[in-house]
Amino acid sequence: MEIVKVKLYKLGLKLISPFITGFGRIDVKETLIVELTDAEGRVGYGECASLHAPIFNEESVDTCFIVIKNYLTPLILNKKYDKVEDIVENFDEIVGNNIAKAGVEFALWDIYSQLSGISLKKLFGGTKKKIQIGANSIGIQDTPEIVLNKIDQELSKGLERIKLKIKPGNDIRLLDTIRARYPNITLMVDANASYNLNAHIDLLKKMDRYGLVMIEQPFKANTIVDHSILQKQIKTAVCLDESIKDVLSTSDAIKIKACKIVNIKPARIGGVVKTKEINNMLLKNSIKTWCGGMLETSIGRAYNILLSSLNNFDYPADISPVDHYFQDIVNYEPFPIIDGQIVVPDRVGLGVDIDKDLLSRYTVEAYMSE
Ligand code: OSB
Ligand code: MG
Repeated sequence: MEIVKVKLYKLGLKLISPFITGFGRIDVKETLIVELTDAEGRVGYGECASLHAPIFNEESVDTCFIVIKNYLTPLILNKKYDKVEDIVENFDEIVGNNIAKAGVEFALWDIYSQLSGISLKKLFGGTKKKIQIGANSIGIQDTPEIVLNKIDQELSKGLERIKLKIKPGNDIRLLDTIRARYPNITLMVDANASYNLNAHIDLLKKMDRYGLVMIEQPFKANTIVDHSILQKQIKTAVCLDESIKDVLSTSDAIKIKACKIVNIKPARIGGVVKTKEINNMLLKNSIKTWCGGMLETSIGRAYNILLSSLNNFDYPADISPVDHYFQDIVNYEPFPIIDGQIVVPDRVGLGVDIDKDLLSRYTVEAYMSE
């Protein structure tokens, strides 16, 4: 396998309504589409599902653009490899920048699947025919009543697991209101690192009252220790998202029992090979996982669906249809949701139709290797 061309498309996609979380507000979801061409003319697609600014992790769409252009492209261009794993191994010489690496790795797998005639599902080791998905993440709203309306909408679509964004000041009253109306729905909260152990321990202990499936990432990414202190004092499962960056942070979290659940975002941890490595480590330690999202287009979502079909991805995934969030879309929903489930594609290549006209309409910046 030999890559002869790298193309990047930076997109700006308007959301239907602003997505507000503990890390800030998104009005326009930026993303970076990676297009690779091999020596025999096969084309593969990947996505760097970063945000417009380094507010979730250290990366942004612009840092992904530069890292791919200046550092990853030279590692893959005009070199012959037998396996994707052999290329991806070289990515380890670049520190961090996982979302950039994942976007390139995804596109390499698309090409390798076409070249080998083996489905991506089989290459990744997926075992499930269908995956369970959760409702859209409900961002922070002005009042608990607006949140109730959004929950009504999600439940009416047959999506049973509700995920609410919370932050200090938008938590206890919100949960009281929701539990008063819906005592039994499957509910979880995601704090996106907006709390801190010293100031909020008593408040977080109160969360045990609400029968939550998990509390996702209460504290900052680089404090696995504080999460461990919290997990020892509450019954509700702590789930780590931002803190799980790689194999080492995962093994740290396991060693000090910082969480009972891990959210694997294939983008955040740097792609398919790392997803499998981390998942195997979790499996050995009886820690369940599920696939999170980064408001991907259906290109990124396709890889998340495939990886959600691995053993141990046992909670519903954040893979609601792209048209729920986006006003601007680059392709029409290729993954129908039936009874809260998506059928895992088992075909050669990514199989998402990229509408080139739509892609160029939303492209705000592009790059093509020489
Ligand atoms: O923390 O899960 C998160 C979106 C962007 C960045 C971080 C997160 C999210 C979401 C959206 O919650 C989940 C989705 O993609 O559907
Ligand atoms: Mg999260």
